[in-house]
Amino acid sequence: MRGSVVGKILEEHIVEGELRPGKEVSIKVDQVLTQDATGTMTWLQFEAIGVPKVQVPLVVSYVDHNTFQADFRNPDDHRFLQTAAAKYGAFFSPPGNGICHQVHLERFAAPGAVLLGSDSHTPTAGGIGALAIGVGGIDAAVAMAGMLYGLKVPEVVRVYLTGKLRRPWVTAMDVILELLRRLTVKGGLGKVLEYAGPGVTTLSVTERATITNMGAELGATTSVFPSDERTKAFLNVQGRGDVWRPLEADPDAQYSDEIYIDLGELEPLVARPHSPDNVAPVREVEGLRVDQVAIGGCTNSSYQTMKAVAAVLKGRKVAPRCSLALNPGSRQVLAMLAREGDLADMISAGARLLEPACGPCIGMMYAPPTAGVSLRSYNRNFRGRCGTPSAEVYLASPLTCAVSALRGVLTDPRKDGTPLSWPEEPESFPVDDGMILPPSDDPESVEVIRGPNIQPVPLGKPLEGTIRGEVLLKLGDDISTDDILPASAHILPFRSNIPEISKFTFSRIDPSFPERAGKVGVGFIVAGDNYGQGSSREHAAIAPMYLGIRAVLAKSFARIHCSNLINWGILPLELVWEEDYEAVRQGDVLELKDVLEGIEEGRVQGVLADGRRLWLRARLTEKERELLKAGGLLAYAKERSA
Ligand code: MIC
Ligand code: SF4
Repeated sequence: MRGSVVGKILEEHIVEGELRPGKEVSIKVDQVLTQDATGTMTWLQFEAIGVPKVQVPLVVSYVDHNTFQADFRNPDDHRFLQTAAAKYGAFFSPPGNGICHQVHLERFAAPGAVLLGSDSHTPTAGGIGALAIGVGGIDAAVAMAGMLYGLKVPEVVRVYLTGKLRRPWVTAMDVILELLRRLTVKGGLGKVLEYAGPGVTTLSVTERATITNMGAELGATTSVFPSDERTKAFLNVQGRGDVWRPLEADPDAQYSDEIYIDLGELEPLVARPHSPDNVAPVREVEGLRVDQVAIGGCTNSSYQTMKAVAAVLKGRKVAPRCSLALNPGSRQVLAMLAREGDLADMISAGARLLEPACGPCIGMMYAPPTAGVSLRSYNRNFRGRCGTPSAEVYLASPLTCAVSALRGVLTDPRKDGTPLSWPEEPESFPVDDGMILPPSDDPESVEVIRGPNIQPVPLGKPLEGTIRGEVLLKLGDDISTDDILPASAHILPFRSNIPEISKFTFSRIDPSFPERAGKVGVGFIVAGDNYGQGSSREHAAIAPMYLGIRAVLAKSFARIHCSNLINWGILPLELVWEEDYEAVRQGDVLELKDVLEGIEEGRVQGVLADGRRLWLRARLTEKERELLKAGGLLAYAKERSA
């Protein structure tokens, strides 16, 4: 990694440890972002640690997920977050100002900075040359409290780009879909993707951000682009030219692997249900009837993209029986579209305009009809995430989405025939931070206001020598955190209330899970590869912990969820042998023996009721072992700050 952009940023931030893949290092954090769906927990945890003010140069608390406000719960959370930000020293971006990743890119992200965010798509800021890492809420909270961030040093893979996208019909979304096609949702585990090559300069910062955003779907720790003249130009039009710095890899930089992409060879691609890596050329799936289309979200909603969409829609109509919704990424993008008349073209075409927030992407609204087909320019299409378990969600570029909305069937956008030129990057933006609230000058006088739905954070239990319990659920590969604890409009309002939200644990897979867990007291989950992929929501660890899950046995784990399990005192154990995975059945009684010694040796012994022994690998750093012994990171951080 020496000489790479990632290596350079890490070298500037490392405080303890050795920069070698697999080793743990402690790094300084420059910026933290939180969003509301994970943020209430994060800020409650920050309070529980007991540090009076954030210890990081910049913290921004966004509200963009739970903006539905069907009752008091969402707005109570917003008020809690706003008052907590004012009191503890963070900026506050209220509902309506935009999606955290897009706003952060526009207004706060900086090349060379280390950014942690309590959301898995934090790597969006990698488009500007930041090392931006998605983490669980408690990791964000302890960083805000001033503790260094412990990172397992990833391998750095160079993605070498040549050629030029065949715009307008082939876009940055097709680049990341191509990578998902090649690498799958597990392909980025333990890696950072660093982009390089002559193709880089052909991409604008927001196009780069589309690619780094959806790099999360590869399971990568993060993705990063160099910071160059285009980065400088973007920061200049945002009125933030002063934070620009050049950041490029040395000619002899070292990488663990290399991937080549000729941008000029790419064609429009689509991810079919129910995984972002189930990718095919659009032309192979063409003609599929589409019930609804959604364009925007944090992946594809920059001004240039939305303007191109408006140009496709101009003077035409969305197909009968098809619906089109637009959720631009930020108020800045929306204002720009309004100012330039693009919004009028969109509305005249019959598009439904949603506020700049996550909206349909997290199943907060605009659910498809029963067994409906939804085409979206978003980043995830896990079963049920859209709010309708029987729906089929396809992911494609905003232009594939726009052209398909006009025809009512999935269409290769190259067939559209509109003479369209890709919009130029604007020379200025309507910069307006008027909605963003700075921290209070008089924090003492600020009262943090909590609604009745905001409940205290539970603590994990210290690890015991022997753990005996029942295997409550046996699952396959690629179980996402959306499977473990779904989002959607009726569950999201309980993000600040663990006792309530825990009742929805695995509700789409097995609604009897919480009750069964309650009966047995101590339980285990068994799963295949890539357990816990997707969202960073630590609720997918806290709720199982609250229900008595003490260990998860899986063939492999996704990065953020694995940290979340450890952070909440749940032991992640790897099933080394396929036969062991096959042997365990739901309902089996399992005993983990000599656990405290076992984790030191990296191997824990599991014994099933019939005497069969399981080989379970405990791949834990020294710090992680300490956390588990303390009952998780909150308990550990409380001890340290006391
Ligand atoms: C997502 O895209 O899944 C979310 C909703 O933004 C999550 C965070 C959450 O569950 O609150 C994420 O990506 O981390
Ligand atoms: Fe919001 Fe969707 Fe982006 Fe998650 S992926 S931050 S839900 S827009």
